[in-house]
Amino acid sequence: MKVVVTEPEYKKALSVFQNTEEFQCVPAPSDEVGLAARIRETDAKFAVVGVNKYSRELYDAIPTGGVIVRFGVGHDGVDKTLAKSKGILCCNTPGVLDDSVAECAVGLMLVSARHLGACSAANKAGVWNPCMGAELAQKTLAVIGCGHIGRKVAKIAKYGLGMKTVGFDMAEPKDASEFDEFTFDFNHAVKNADVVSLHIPGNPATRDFINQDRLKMMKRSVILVNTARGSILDEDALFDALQSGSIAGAALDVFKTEPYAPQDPEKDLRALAGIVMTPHIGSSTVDACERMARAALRNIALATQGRINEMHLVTE
Ligand code: 8YV
Repeated sequence: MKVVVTEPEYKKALSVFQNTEEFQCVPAPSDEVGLAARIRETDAKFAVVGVNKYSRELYDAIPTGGVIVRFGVGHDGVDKTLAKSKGILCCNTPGVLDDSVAECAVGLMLVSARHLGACSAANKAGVWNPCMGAELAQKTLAVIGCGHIGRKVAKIAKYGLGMKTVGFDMAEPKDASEFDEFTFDFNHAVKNADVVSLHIPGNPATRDFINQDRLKMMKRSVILVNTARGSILDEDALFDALQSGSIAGAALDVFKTEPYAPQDPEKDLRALAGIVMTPHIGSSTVDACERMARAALRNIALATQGRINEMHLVTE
């Protein structure tokens, strides 16, 4: 049975995709037209895809009864309604990447607080500048979105770094034990925070959730970390906040447009000193990617066995 896998994801877990006995995995372009063409050429019923947006051709190319698996957890790039109308199942691979994304978020906090990236770049360029940073122990972390990843970040910050943790979400979290405090009030969550880390999903309701007004609720010394989705942050408002000094720093792993391109050419985040920008690598560890690949293929195997209820289906 053939499974088409978008190239970046195929490369991230080569050993799993190349060594499965159950399936023949075929790498494919990530762009929708190229992906659809590869599905037709190979007569595949199943596709494993990355974070690109898929809105049309993919759903015409996959036959009824086929499966689209997101290699990852966020499924904002997949049109579940369109898939359903064509009899295609959609699923993702939750739970297996939480440690990697949480470690990345905590790493970005430290890189930002201690200017590690800038110091390393300066040192390598021959500039010995022991710059001053901020300690995180005893400081307050606001975790925006208390799902699996947000809670893991809180756990590392609280028990590893000795930070005070405040959780914010729109619904009660499954478990709030990693939080010193939990609140439904965003302003309350961020007003005393030294670091704000974003962990809400990207969907129409959360678009630009972090906007000018919400940035204004934060302290001037705050560091904002986003390892969730670019869509949840108004990048132009962030530019203004950083440039005017109304917030101190930001560390972003995800962007509205990936690879990064500024929304407003006059507000290019790359021009600012107080920002760290990584290329969506939260889950890019050998460990997490191999688990995601295995989980993706397991979802497909379950579909072929009619064990639909055991799949990680995503419907909206
Ligand atoms: C990507 C992610 O799926 O899980 C998510 O939502 O954004 C990432 O893990 C991954 O980088 C795609 O290769």
